[in-house]
Amino acid sequence: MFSRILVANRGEIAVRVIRTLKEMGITSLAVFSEADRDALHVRLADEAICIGPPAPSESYLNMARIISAAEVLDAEAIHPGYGFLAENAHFAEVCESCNITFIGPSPQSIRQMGDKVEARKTVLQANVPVIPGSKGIVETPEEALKVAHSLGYPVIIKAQAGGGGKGMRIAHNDGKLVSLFHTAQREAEASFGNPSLYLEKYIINPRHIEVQILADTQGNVIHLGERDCSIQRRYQKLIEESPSPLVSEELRKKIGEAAVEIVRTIDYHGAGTVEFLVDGEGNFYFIEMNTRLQVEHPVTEMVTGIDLVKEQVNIAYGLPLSITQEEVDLKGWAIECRINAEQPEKDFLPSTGKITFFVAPGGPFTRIDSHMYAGYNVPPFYDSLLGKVITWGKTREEAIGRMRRALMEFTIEGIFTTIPLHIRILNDLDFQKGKDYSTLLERVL
Ligand code: MV4
Repeated sequence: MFSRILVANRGEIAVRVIRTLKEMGITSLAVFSEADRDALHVRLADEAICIGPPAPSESYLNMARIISAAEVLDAEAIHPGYGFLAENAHFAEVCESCNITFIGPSPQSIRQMGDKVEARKTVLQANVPVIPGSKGIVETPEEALKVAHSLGYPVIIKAQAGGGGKGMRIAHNDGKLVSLFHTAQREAEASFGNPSLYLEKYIINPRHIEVQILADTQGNVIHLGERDCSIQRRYQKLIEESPSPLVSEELRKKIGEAAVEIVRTIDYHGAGTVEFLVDGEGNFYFIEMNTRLQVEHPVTEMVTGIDLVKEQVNIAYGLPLSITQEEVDLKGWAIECRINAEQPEKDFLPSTGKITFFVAPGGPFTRIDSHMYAGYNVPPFYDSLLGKVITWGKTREEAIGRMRRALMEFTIEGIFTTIPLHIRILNDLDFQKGKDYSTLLERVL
């Protein structure tokens, strides 16, 4: 097994990965920016090295500095976490050429699924339903009009290099489509350095259902059931759960097998997530695949008992998966609430500064993945995610009740967080029914 692994990330995910490395007896190596000297991931790691100024481009996104750190610290492998360099095919290549194992899929897989237009074509070839849309890239507003007329309005404009909502626009008529096409093009160019767009039929009030998969380098592929991530605001997920209250045993088998088929088609290895939209009639359509560990992975860990980071490390070392599909046993229900340093009342304005008082919840079946501590100074340079509360129950009701208890116990003073908003969502009757979230956020905001 590897003896030294570098974690090329910060915050709660760096803490999460270091915890598994410790459990596996692997020396954990941290990198940090000048703004993160006092960060928890630095304290928890066995060794740590400063890689530059606070700006991500000069630290956590800087390949040369991260590779240098890995060489100085004698790392055999790099775990990228999520965000930053996790889905950067070039970084995975640079690691390979430096004889450092990238803990993730091959550069080709990252590239193939990072190109959302190519991903649609690949999935169509695997005979999995894809949302009706343009054949490929839509070059001009005129071409967009033709595609929209054949699909029928509303349509959604998406970026070829997209994901996460950037460059996405919904159009309800010709006039709007033409003006939004230009806006989306500019946003895609600014966000990804690639202005290319494609079109899809806009599905009204869908559920966001994603399937966790694991694939080793011996050709074993399994799925670990689904996560329902339908509670989102501006494409940011707020709450996730597993299983989905809307997925029947029959649908679970179908989308699980579809996800496995996609992964086999592209010769994928590592952990990954296949995202689907499910409409009111239970039809499912592929939207995209994420080639990394996701923020919401703990809900899958809680219902399967599988440590996804441990599986990632084993796969990267060339070991087979620790379980077969038949051995995957989904037990009970898990819910995750994302705790962000934001003020929902002020349009989710990021909140920074010192945490003056801090008490994390504990108790039965309650997991906290976070880098917070009393006295921690929340820096303004990075994502506002401070951590996650994950609760498990035999039933959905039990998991929700436990989450309400845990959130009410959570005491964070000195900054604003999304905890009060989560309590209002959990108290909402539509959330408790798990059925129709179309007006939920308007009510609680
Ligand atoms: C869509 C959609 C409706 N129609 N695509 C894309 C990224 C993902 N995070 C959400 N995305 C959506 N893509 C088509 N063709 C609606 C969403 C969407 C959404 C879907 C389910 C539940 C909540 C959502 C919140 C925002 C956007």
